Amino acid sequence: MSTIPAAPSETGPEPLDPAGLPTHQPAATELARTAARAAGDLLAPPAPVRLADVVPAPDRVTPDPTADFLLPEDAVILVSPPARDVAEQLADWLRPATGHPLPVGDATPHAEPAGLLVLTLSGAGTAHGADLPGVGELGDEGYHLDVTQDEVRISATTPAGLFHGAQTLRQLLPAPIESATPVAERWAVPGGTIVDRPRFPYRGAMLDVARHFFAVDDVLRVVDHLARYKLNHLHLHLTDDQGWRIAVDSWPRLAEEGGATEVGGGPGGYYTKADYRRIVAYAARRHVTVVPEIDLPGHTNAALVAYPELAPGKIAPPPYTGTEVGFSYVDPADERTYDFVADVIGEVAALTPGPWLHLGGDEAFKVKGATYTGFVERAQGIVRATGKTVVGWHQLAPAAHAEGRVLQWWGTNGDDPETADAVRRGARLILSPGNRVYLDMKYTPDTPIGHDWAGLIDVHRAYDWDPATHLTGVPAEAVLGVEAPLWTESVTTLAEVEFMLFPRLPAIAELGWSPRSAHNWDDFRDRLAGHGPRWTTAGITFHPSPDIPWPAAPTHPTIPTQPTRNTTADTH
Ligand code: TNX
Repeated sequence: MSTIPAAPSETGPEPLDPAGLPTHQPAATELARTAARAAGDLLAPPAPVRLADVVPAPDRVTPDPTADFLLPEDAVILVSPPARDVAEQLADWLRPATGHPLPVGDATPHAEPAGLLVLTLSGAGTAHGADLPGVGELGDEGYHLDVTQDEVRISATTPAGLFHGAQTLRQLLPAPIESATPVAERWAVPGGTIVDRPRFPYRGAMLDVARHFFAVDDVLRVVDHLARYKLNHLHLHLTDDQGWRIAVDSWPRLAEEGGATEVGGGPGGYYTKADYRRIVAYAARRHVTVVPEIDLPGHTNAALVAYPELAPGKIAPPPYTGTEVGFSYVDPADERTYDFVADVIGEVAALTPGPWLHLGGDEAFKVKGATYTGFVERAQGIVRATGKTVVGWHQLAPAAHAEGRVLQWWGTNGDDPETADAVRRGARLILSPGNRVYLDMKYTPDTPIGHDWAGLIDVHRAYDWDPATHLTGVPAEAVLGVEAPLWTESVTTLAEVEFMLFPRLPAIAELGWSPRSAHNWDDFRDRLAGHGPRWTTAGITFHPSPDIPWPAAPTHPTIPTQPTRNTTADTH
């Protein structure tokens, strides 16, 4: 793109593009900017963030220290119209701290767009696809980011790719960009090029909203946290012994009665269908897919309280607010149970645009052998009949394969012949090894909340393993990705959720996104360190892990201390 300012129009008003933005910057502003830059270049300090400081580490980074970009007050964002919403979100991230208006306009498809932040969709059928280096390799979620003195240009073949590129740009601006109010700052972006794409297609986190209920706004904030680190799935553990959290019209007491409890005796709660749709839509806008879990046949005490007809013996159990596991189950011998499963799965599938439906299947200690596999096979068939793909904890392994099925490994060793066999029969795997990525594990013995049945998990331990080679007998091609579950027996507030997520979630995000060749603990901890001030500025609670060389010593937010709760019984 030309660096010469457009000639001023002498014959009439500035021409406007279809979005009402001037097609050329006023000449005086352009000239002043060029002059300032020429003078400033001689003295300007380098951008405070280095191009390679991004988390998760990008695939390819080529810094150009002579090409730092300074975001001017009159910057505009131009975007290919189908991805307009990505530009609107980028503007929403950058406006509060910069105080710049950052109007969003269309990048016209057939002309070279002129603008300072340019987001273009490229690829077949668009103007820029063919000539973009590496565009063919970007896939569904990759992006290309070019920072020159004149502009920041992000290109991708999909809005999801542009969104990930925009998150990268956000990280490349100085940490005060996270401020909710204007800050005087030199908004420099380090020069150079990033070509980036994910290693695995499935990168997720799970929030257990059953043990403790979390309001819609809390869940939305967790979605924002995932999106920052290019995680693209939010698994919601919607049902368990202590609470049923999703409205089901055909079985209304599930939520109304089954939702009225939680661990420790609090009031619980549930999502109406409108609430759930709001979460799904909010996540979709951030290119995050919701994976709903209805845990069966165990972990069902709340359902049995609401509908005793589902219980073996047809006797309602008392509501449960403790933290034991493995005692409850729906009656696999009664046909009514399968009506219940079909109705619930049918309604949840209808509410869920994403392809996945998680059946749970863990810790059903009282439904054994052929009874268990028979139940699972019928439930898998019910999911398939809705058109969704079955996901389940790895205990589902002995059941027959169902087309596309995905098992979620949560074991604490790397060797499980049953899971390896299920993979040979066609299953794919999501890796959630309990001793690496269970975010309800304590960081250290004195972490005030959490458990330790799978060990202590500091940031290094969460980071230093490889999803592709973790399980014996499972080839890398069978690994769909990685997910970090947060169980909430001991986690009661949003601040506590964040404390357990940060800084381990970015470590796990890097395992899911970055090429293995970029895996390097020393490098990671240095990159991650720069995120501490961002979280502080954004009001995100985190554990100031001594693993990480945080800059200076800001006053880290700390979670209020509370008595340590009982950990789950040693049933693992
Ligand atoms: C095991 S992991 C569970 C959960 C507990 C968790 C506590 C899995 C599939 N089941 O029911 O909440 O341990 O860490």
